[in-house]
Amino acid sequence: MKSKFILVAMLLASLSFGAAWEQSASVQNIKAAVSSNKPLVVGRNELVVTLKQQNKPIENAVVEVKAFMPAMPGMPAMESRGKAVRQGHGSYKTTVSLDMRGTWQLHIFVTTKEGKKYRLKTSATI
Ligand SMILES: [Cu+2]
Repeated sequence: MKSKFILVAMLLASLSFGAAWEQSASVQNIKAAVSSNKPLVVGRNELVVTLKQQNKPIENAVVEVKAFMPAMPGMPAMESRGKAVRQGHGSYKTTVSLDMRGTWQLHIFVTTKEGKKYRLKTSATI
């Protein structure tokens, strides 16, 4: 059956990517992929940021992720920050707390080993 084949192909594709959630961000010639192996949940989420500059992995950078939600009626502004740990190959792992459903702004702060600073912006919706 064609539909079964497509389903299996999609399943294999999702397994090979391994990410249940992924977003991208860019600024100047820097590109970031932010992903989670598990679907995002209310609470703590482990995120992997993979950084490239002109398609080469950015190694030995200092990376921090800030997740925040502006104040809403009946809810103060919320913020969570996570310093990321180097995984090699331009990947950095961190954990942020997303303590309510909705759309969180994600800012990725990168300081390269040359001391250049970049901020990349994306978002995460739970
Ligand atoms: Cu909120």
